[in-house]
Amino acid sequence: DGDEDGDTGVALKTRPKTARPPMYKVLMLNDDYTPMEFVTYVLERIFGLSGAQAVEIMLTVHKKGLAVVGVFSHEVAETKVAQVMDLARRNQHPLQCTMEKE
Ligand code: TYC
Repeated sequence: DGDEDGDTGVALKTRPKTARPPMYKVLMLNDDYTPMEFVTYVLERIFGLSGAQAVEIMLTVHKKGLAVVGVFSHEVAETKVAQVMDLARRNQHPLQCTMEKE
């Protein structure tokens, strides 16, 4: 009586696992030739950063060699990397931008 299923009576609420799509870090890489002003402009233009945020990340890349600019879905990350690479190429700067699964 009362426990015909033989369980211990402790109800644990579980949520069904929902598959979340993987997210991607977009990384900016340092080089010796791209002007700081250009990198700052790209970070503002492509990633919507404020001037202060853009300078901060640009300087981190300059000092450490690379920095994560943001984390995005695969499609958005791919688009931003392509936009950065296109801007760099059109302005003949060797600036490199890549993405990496989080
Ligand atoms: N190191 C470059 C310079 O001294 C500046 C720079 C910063 C280049 C960030 C690329 O992603 C970069 N002009």
